[in-house]
Amino acid sequence: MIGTVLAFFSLFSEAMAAARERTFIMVKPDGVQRGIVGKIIKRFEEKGFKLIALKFMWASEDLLKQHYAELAGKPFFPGLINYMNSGPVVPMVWEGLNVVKTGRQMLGATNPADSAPGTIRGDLCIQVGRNIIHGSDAVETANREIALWFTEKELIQWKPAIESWVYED
Ligand code: IDP
Ligand code: MG
Repeated sequence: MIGTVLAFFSLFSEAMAAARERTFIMVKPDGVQRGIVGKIIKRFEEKGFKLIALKFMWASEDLLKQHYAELAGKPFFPGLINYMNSGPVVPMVWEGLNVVKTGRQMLGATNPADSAPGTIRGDLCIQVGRNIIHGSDAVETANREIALWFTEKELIQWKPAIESWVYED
């Protein structure tokens, strides 16, 4: 009996932990220039994900190099940093059940030519070097990226009024 209760609570807390998963999403300079920031935010809002942090900034080269550190050896790396540093960006943190994986699905493939219609990249852009949006590829990456772009204080704790209409429990 106690075992069953404990198992229930452990399942419950696992579900709660999953519900609190966070991802780092960023509208890139082309998305800002093309005036589709609102459209992108709307997709995440309408899905039911919860906004935790958002800012509008012109990222330094140093920050962008840290953000894309794992791609430093790629031939497109200098072009990527130039592109990302060519104008302001909108970094954000979104929270929800499986938000990292679902967020990637909402973005579509890295190359818009391979992104399914209905995805953000599939619907709104054409080339890999102008693919308008970034999204973390794993929970660990998300945590690293969130800490790189936001301070702990900038991550806002709040309870959306619609929460019980988005989640069963
Ligand atoms: P992701 O953004 O889908 O996670 P990554 O492989 O992590 O894709 O690459 C980061 C970013 O680098 C891409 O979103 C894109 O802007 C750029 N990029 C990736 N591959 C190429 C390429 O072959 N040519 C130009 N830019 C590229
Ligand atoms: Mg990536």
